[in-house]
Amino acid sequence: MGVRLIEIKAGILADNRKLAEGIRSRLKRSGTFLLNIMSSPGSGKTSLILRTIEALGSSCRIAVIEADMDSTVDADKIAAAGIPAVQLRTRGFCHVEAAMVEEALEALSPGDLDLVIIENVGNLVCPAESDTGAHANVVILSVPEGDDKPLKYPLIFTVCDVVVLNKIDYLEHEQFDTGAFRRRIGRLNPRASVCELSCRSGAGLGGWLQWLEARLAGL
Ligand SMILES: Nc1nc2c(ncn2[C@@H]2O[C@H](COP(=O)(O)OP(=O)(O)OP(=O)(O)O)[C@@H](O)[C@H]2O)c(=O)[nH]1
Ligand SMILES: [Mg+2]
Repeated sequence: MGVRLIEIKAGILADNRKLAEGIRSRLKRSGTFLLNIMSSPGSGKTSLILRTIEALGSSCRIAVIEADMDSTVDADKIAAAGIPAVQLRTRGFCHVEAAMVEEALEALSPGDLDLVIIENVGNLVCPAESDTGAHANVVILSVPEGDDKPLKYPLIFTVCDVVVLNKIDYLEHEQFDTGAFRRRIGRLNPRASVCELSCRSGAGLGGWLQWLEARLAGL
């Protein structure tokens, strides 16, 4: 399956909040759930998306909006899994804005989709500041990044609905305090769920899929 590439121009980045609200309500009416995944580079966004496609792809019509400063590497992986993928090449932009999502959706015919997943640009700062129009926001933190990240990058952990702790297969090699991490999340965002999993081994993926399926059903 081919990947469509969209170049982002500065002129379309206006009135983000209004556009985001418009996307959210329009997609809700058409029964399409929009999920925004944020994390540092390499924490496992693409891996979680591929695992989700593997588990739900036969029962749920999924498409993916990939955002990267450059390259179509991740979108190519999604397309190779047989799922429609749009690559937003954000150039200087370090996050996804609603106007970019709007353009990507035009290329995807969302009326025929149950779930559209945005893989945001990899970093823990800028994506937190911009509403993409998503119905739910996910933050992934991977074990090797350390349990102190909610202390250093609090905003992103306050704007999410679920925190995925990925790469738990590294727990035995790292001094990662899961209890302290959960307490830090709880203080910042008591309503956020926490799912501990490994995209590598598949451990814990059931909890993530349960969370996602409940949200899809509640749209
Ligand atoms: N050990 C281990 N490795 C993992 C796990 N999940 C992902 N990885 C590896 O971590 C690396 C980065 O994973 P990606 O899914 O590409 O991460 P990403 O967040 O999409 O990265 P960017 O798109 O560059 O921001 C890859 O080599 C994955 O195979 C996991 O649970 N355990
Ligand atoms: Mg990726």
